[in-house]
Amino acid sequence: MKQAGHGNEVPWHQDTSYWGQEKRMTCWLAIDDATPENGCMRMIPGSHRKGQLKFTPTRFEGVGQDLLRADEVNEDTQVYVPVRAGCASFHHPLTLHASSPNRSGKSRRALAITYLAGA
Ligand SMILES: O=C(O)CCC(=O)C(=O)O
Repeated sequence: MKQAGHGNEVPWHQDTSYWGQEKRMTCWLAIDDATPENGCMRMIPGSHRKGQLKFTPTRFEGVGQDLLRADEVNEDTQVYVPVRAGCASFHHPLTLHASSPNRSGKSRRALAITYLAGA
C-alpha cells in the first residue's frame, strides 16, 4: 500500500531472505495502476540464478520492523515493472526486487499472494 505522495521505500531484497529456501512464488496483483511515478516494483533480471545473496536487517523510518536489505546490488540492469490495475506480475523468490516511495498524486495499492509448493 503506497498512498499518494506517501509510502515507504522497499529496499532491494530477495523474498528468500525472509522465508528461507522454501519453494514459493509471489503473485503481485495491482489494485491501482502501478507506474514508475507511484512506486511500481523494480527488478534485476536473472538475479534468481545467483542464489541467496548477503543481506542486512535495516531500520526504516515509519516501519515497525527491520527490513532485509541486500548488501550489494548493481542497479545498472534494473527494470521497472509497471502493472495495470487488475493485472498481476509473478516473481521467483530469489529475484532481487525493490520499490521507491510514491511521490505522485496517485495511490499504488496492490495485493501480494504467496504460493507455497506442496510437499
Ligand atoms: O509492493 C512492493 O512495493 C514490494 C512487494 C514485494 O516486495 C513483494 O511482493 O515481494
